[in-house]
Amino acid sequence: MTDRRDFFKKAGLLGLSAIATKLVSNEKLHVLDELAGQSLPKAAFTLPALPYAYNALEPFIDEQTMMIHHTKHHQAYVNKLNETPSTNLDYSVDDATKCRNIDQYTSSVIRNNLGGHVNHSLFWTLLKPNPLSKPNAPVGKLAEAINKNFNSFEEFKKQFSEKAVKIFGSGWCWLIEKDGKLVITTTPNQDNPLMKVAEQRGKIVMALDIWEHAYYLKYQNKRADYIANWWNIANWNKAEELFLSK
Ligand code: MN3
Repeated sequence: MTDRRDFFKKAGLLGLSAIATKLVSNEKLHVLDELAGQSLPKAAFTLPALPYAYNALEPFIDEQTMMIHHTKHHQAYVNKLNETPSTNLDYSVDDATKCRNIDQYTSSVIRNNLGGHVNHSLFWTLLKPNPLSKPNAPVGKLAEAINKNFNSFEEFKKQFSEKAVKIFGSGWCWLIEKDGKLVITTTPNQDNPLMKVAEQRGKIVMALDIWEHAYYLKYQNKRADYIANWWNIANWNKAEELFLSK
């Protein structure tokens, strides 16, 4: 607090107090800290709560996997981001925009952990409980677009599953909208299709985590089984919302 008070004193002398007050009211304390020569914020990123219980995706994804995935893996990306403030990252923009600014010059720590945080935050919302194993398929405008681009949902499923199963090592499989078309694409590690480093860039509509940590406890080396079961819990209402968003 003393440092901050000193800063206000100095800022006041420089006629910056009005700006500083505005920044504080906007909760952009990190900008203030940067101006004061302090480190960037310790808690700029937070772990979002899951929109369902850890066991809610049973029997397709087990409780222990969900708990470790959320509280250990996702939390670790959040922690690392907060421990590694970067002067090259614009903290004032939303996380999707931060991702869009990721290029080959961005430090791998920021790229990997920001990607990890953004991808998982999205992934949780793109899953939904289906304890009775009811039939699950795309809805509304997105269903129409999938039929138009892939001929049928069954054909889309086949192509998406094939791409996902073939990812070498850790990565993600995506459905994106690019130039008005739906495209299936993959990224390595924690990259995503918002980033300039991605092979195919576009608006994210659906996401599937293909890291072993997402399925190994229940499925071991049987990645294809994890993918086949995932179709039961893909949240197509959320996907349509993303598809229709600007
Ligand atoms: Mn993961």
